[in-house]
Amino acid sequence: MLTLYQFPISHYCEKVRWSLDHKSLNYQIKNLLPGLHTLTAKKLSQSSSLPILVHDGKAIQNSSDILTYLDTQFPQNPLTPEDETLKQEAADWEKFADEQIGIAVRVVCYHVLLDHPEIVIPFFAHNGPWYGPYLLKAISPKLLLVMRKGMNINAETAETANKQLGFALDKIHSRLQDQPFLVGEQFTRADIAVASLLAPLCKPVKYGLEWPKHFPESLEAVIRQHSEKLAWVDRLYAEYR
Ligand SMILES: N[C@@H](CCC(=O)N[C@@H](CS)C(=O)NCC(=O)O)C(=O)O
Repeated sequence: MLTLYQFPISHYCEKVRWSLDHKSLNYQIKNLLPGLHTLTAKKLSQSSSLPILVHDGKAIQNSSDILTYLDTQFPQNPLTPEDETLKQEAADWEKFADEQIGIAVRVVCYHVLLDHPEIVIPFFAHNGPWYGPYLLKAISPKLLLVMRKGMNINAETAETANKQLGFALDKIHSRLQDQPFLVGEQFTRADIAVASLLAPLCKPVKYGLEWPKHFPESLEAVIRQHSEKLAWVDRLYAEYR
């Protein structure tokens, strides 16, 4: 039995969902509410960070460790290249995605969206406990401020994050000039990691959220700025998700 404890909005959780689906595994999803999630997460593992995958009573935290675990336990449709050099390249891209893309995308998106409870509260409460929308609505003024502070999100950090995102997209774009995948000649965990962590900027249907047609204009402007280099993410979602 596989159970994924997650936030539906989290792009790190999407990386794991995509990997589980790529392997055609059956799994149960437990959506947690931000804030309250710490109670469940800390019972399962050492820190409050999601995703956490529980397999037959064993909890694995951190998306990269979960992908490695999945390949060990369920070798079908491998995520990790067999060749040692390519394996290392995939690990390097995944680390780059975790450090240079995941956090930057979160800062850029939340800088705008945390001022829009009508957009983020439905994301947070999506397919969660019945009381989620009521509770989150009631506590949203405080919750959204605490999130902003906790993740150090403000106009300055959002601008820096957007620049960092630009550099990261340049690096990905130049890598993909003469090859369709980031590593070797096959779709690997490097592609899943990079595409999932960029996905909130592309609003793919298969992410599983009901995206608004348009985000507030300031976030749409960021997306337009990078749209040419994000086209690869749409293609991967269309062909591999
Ligand atoms: N490196 C971690 C990052 C996960 C992460 O940043 N999770 C965020 C949601 S996107 C989270 O759980 N934040 C709440 C917390 O840490 O309590 C991974 O790859 O799993």
